[in-house]
Amino acid sequence: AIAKKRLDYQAPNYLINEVDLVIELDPTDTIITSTLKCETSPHAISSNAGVASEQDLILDGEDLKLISVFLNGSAFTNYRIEEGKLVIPQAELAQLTDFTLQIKNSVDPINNGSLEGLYLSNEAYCTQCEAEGFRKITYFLDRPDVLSVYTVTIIAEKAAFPHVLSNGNLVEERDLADGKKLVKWHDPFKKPCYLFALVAGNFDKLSDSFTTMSGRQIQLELFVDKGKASQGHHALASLKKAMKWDEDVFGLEYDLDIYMVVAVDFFNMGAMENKGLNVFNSKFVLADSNTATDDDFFNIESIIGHEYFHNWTGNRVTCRDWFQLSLKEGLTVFRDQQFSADMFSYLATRISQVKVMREHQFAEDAGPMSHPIRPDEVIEMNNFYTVTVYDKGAEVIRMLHTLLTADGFRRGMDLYFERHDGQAVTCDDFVNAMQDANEVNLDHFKLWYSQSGTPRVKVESGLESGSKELNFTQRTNPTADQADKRALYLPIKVECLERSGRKIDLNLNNDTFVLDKANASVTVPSEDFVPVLLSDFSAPVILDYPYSLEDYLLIMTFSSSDYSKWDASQALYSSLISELYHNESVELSTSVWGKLEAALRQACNNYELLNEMLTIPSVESLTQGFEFSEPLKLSAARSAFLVQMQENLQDFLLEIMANTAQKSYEYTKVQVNERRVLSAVLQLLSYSKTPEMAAQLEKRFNSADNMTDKLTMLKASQICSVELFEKLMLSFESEYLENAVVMDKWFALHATTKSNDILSKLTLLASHRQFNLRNPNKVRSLVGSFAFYNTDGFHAIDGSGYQFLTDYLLELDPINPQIAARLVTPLIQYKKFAKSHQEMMVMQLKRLLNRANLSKDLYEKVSKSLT
Ligand code: B3K
Ligand code: ZN
Repeated sequence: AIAKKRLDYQAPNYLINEVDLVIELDPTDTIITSTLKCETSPHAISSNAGVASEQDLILDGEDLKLISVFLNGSAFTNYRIEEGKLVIPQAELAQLTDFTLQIKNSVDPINNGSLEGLYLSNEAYCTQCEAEGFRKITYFLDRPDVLSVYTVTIIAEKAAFPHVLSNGNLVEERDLADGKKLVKWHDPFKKPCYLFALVAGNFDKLSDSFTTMSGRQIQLELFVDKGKASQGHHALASLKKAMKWDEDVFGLEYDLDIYMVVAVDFFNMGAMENKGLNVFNSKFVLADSNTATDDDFFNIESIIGHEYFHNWTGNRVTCRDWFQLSLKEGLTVFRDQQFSADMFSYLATRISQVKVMREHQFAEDAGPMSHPIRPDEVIEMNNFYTVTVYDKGAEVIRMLHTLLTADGFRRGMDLYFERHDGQAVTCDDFVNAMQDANEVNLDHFKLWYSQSGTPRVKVESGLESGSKELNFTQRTNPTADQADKRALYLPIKVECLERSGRKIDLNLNNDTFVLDKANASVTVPSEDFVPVLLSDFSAPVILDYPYSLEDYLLIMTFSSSDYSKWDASQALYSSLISELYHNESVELSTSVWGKLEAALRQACNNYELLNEMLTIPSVESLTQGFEFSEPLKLSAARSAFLVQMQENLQDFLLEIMANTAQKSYEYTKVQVNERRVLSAVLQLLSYSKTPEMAAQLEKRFNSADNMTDKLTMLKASQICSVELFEKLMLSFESEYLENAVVMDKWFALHATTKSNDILSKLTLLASHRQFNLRNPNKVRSLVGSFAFYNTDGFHAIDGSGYQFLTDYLLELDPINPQIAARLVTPLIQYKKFAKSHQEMMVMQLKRLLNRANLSKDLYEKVSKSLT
């Protein structure tokens, strides 16, 4: 496997202006006839040469059967096939400035378990082309800087496939002989081949329409599995909200006359933004109160928004090459976060994002796959759809938004579209537009695109000639991919509080201090104060300040920012858990609990904040605060903390429990926050493990009228009583056995249970009739939940958890390497853990590496982890 390098980019030698596809669908032998109107690219011609190219035309291809090639209408045989690619020698094209190439080939959709290219599952044909899947459909210049206009004709069996869809507008539909029909689509917008899509199946359809700001009527169509139409309304309503929001906030209007969304059960990720024809994992479309949780409702709105926003940030302006992926992903994640903040809540959206950064992105940066948001080297592109490119990428965009303000950011966006609509561009082009529209210099800021790793900002307060100073020092440790690090341009939100809680005026623009070198300081006109640092997570860094417990409590009570109150609560819990980690038998002082309760009581009029403050950091996020941690010990310390918290705050918690009445379910912000508070409280109280608590949970489970509360009771009973948990899980199973999306939750709960025989349970569950190794949702729910979130099982002292995952990956890799490579993540991050664990994890990684025919996907991650 050979790595591609960002700096080796070369513009294409040939352009493909028009693509005409005729696709005759068949389960094992789909025939594709592709007619390409090609042109020699100006880039391929050296200054004074003629018009023809000086290089061969090399078309990507993978797992294809070539049938025939025609050049300008005549049969053509002087091609070569090299490593799957179709090579048309330069000599054959020497006299041609433009030419038509017609290629006929076949593919085998039913045996395509990779879910990339064209595949058939659950009786529906579906495609996934990003990043490099179009080459699994036909021979092509499979790179995002080749933009073409597509006309797609699909021939399918009429009875089995009432809906036959592709990008753009429907231009023809007619019956053919032998029970077949022909459907033809045309997309007037030039696009890269990764945005091509085809879907054929028998769905239920929901229709609606949206009138754009210029008065155009857009037809909206949502396709779901038969019988599930009633679960599509939330997704459709979310789409209309997203369309309106993008007009209001960015002045961006939808461009085609029709927008289609299809939900499918077999899908490698969340969704895909194909032009005019989004394909979604059904998990992010289907929802009603009986089957979806509050979080599901939230996620659906956010992902529907995300894919819609790609129409401008991704489709109209796309990436020049895949190293620039964050150009569209970081920006679009930022946009979907702003949308969620406006539609639902700023605080909840921001907190969940910060958790992703701290639990997953910091871990990636500290591990063998560390890379900048714009990677420099890639073996398998699918491995770079990462929390770094997406989520850290969005944090980088957010910093621009903070530095330039909302108005300045909008000016930059306007200029970006004015300059680049219809083009395939780079991250630099984006930052340049931001820079030029605001007449600022962002050269230093651009380092965020090329430097990997998590900066640590150390802050100390020192007495300096009468007044006090806050001294800031930044340092980024070397990462697996880069040894030398420089000082970044960091916006740090700062607030200073006197011991009385009064805010001290620091005279900072927008309360933001910009740390743009290794050290700098800010003067604080006070002798004794507590700094509130990195409010809103204003930069993706780890902050280090010697806070005392009293300081945290002061911030939790007096900060002007709810975000900072939450952040202080998390830091407080982490420091107490760390105390227990180092000394198991410690009984935390009762005075801490009294003060904590007082601080929490202040938030009782704000359930949104209260529920966040009652949520204790996960083991995954705690792990990031340690070097060489003992995972089992850390998990035990966390549980010990929760037991003590429950004992000491019981009256307070019971009081809240008594104050929350059951209401009939509605997805409103007020109700969501009430349910979240209740969920946090019940989970804490469950650490009492009393029969009374178990009875309470059972009663609430049986009377719950919605999925959110049911899941809350299951999670709480998982803590409270094994017998109750098993009982409720059985009843849940019999109620939802036929609902695939709901059963994913059930698999995930089983997989995260603390139990000595967890591995035999997992094995049994893998033979459950709803389980299917070829379905990524199932694999993620069962094996993914275990490896990522079952600390005690995965890190079992005898290494059996690591072995279980490895056995599974060996079975999965030949079928679906993309999913296998996602699931290997917890194993390759072994350097975080104590030596004894490291050795067992390395042993399993070596087993993987020794496997013949390991996929490129797994090879890249595993080999990096072992160097
Ligand atoms: N662009 C797709 C992700 C494609 C992943 C390919 N392995 C979904 C999204 O980010 O919107
Ligand atoms: Zn995206």
